[in-house]
Amino acid sequence: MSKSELFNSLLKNFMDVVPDVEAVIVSDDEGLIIAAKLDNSLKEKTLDNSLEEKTDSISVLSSLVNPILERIRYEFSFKKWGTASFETEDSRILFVSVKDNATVSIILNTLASIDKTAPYAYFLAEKCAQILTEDDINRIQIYIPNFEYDERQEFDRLKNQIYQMRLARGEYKFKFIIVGDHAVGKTSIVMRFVENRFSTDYRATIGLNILTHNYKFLNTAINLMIWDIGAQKFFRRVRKTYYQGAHSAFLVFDLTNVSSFENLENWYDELKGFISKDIPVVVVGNKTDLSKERKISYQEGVSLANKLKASYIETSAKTGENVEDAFSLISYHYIVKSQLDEENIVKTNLISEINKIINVKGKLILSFIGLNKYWNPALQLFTEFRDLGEMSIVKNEELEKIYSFNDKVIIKNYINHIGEIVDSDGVLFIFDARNKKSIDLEWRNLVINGLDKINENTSVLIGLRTSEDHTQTAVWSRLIEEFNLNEYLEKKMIPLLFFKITTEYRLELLDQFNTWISTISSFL
Ligand code: G3D
Ligand code: MG
Repeated sequence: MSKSELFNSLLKNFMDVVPDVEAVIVSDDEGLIIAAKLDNSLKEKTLDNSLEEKTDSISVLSSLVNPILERIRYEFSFKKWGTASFETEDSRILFVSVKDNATVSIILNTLASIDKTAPYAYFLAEKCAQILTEDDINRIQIYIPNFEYDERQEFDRLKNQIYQMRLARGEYKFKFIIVGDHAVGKTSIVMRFVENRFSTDYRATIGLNILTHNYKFLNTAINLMIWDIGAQKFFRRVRKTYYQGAHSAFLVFDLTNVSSFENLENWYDELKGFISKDIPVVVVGNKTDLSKERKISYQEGVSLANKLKASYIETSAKTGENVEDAFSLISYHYIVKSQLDEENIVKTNLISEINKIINVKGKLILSFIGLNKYWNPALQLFTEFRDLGEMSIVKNEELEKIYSFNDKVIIKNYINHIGEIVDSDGVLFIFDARNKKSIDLEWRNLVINGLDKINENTSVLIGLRTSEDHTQTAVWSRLIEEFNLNEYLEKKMIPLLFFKITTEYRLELLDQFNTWISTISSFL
């Protein structure tokens, strides 16, 4: 197979597995198309099915995608392994960077769920990267695994909202257990993954086998501690201790062995009984190489996995098929879950502070002021705080947006001007200082204008977006000095704080929100 044939099959597999995809485009930095595929229904829509027509609709799509992509690259410092989504009138577009200089753009219909599509998109991007960088293309598997669909993670995404999540955040280390009936191939899967070999010299695992393995997925270093547990009844009593502290699990069955499949729910129950936390689980149907002896269909595997709220993948420890993907799949779930957990801790604190304020004052009003129409961090973060209750849009104009959560929390967003902020408990300014050697006069004027309008004790934050480049520290302190707000702060008692926003802005903003809200509640 050539690289372009690989791309073709990969994109086809992707579109077979993921619903609501209208087109997929893999393009380089210059916007040139490396590979592309249109959904059949879209092709049928065009009158003529000629090659010319097809090429044409792809170039129409890429002219839709490219300008947005260009903006996202800039606004979001969208680089390695970033994702972003964007909504237009008639489609949703999900972008995932493949490497520094290539991007996958997935065009979905407006009914599609970004959250449901994103995991597949990561896998697609990972595979695209492999095709682009791997010399031995025969090693690349172009299968796209089946993910669970977890409704709990579904948020209502708002029109024109852009969000970004970076998977790559340092290193992940986790304990992972592999369970299932005797002889389904657990040890073989582990050995294939860790040592890339398959041994026919079979010895039943006695008790327990612990291995560690380091590898990379989506540019993220992952350290797996694998616990391979013997299935013998004899060990049942001690298994509980092996389960303890596990962060994720494989439930393995043998595709040629019906009872190993039927037993999987018992294994699941045992797992749930021993581990109090909700951990990511992947159901693995092993021995795909024995296709003639197969007793369990792919669909049956998927159904069981869905019932257990798990992902499903089929492997062969013998040929190595999908073995690495199975580990990538569990790592993916683990990374996403631990990021959500991390954010949830911060969010829980934040919500309890917010509620404290509401209990005293009845209302919390926050204003966001910036210059960028497309970057709306206020909306982005607050729409995730579903604990704040029902959100309604009070005003939705290009340069002024107001959102209300049960009339208790009011979020105002002003672009390039100071609106009605006299009633605000907190005001947050955001400026884009990337590649700047000094501040724009405009910024200072906006801030001074704002300070002029607000009451004393209103908590003010000024966030400056900076480049990732760490040599910029000197520049950063100079930028702050240039605001030169002292004379204004002497006149009015205003708690004011500058902070830096780099590419990790979701967590950074959350952290700053905490400071902001705590300052407000300290004035109660
Ligand atoms: P376990 O750790 O789950 O108990 P093992 O299972 O890994 O020890 O494997 C049990 C048997 O299944 C071994 O065969 C092993 O070679 C075989 N096996 C494991 N994975 C595969 C696979 O993907 N395809 C095929 N065809 N066989 C597999 P023996 O013959 O030694 O019992
Ligand atoms: Mg074993």
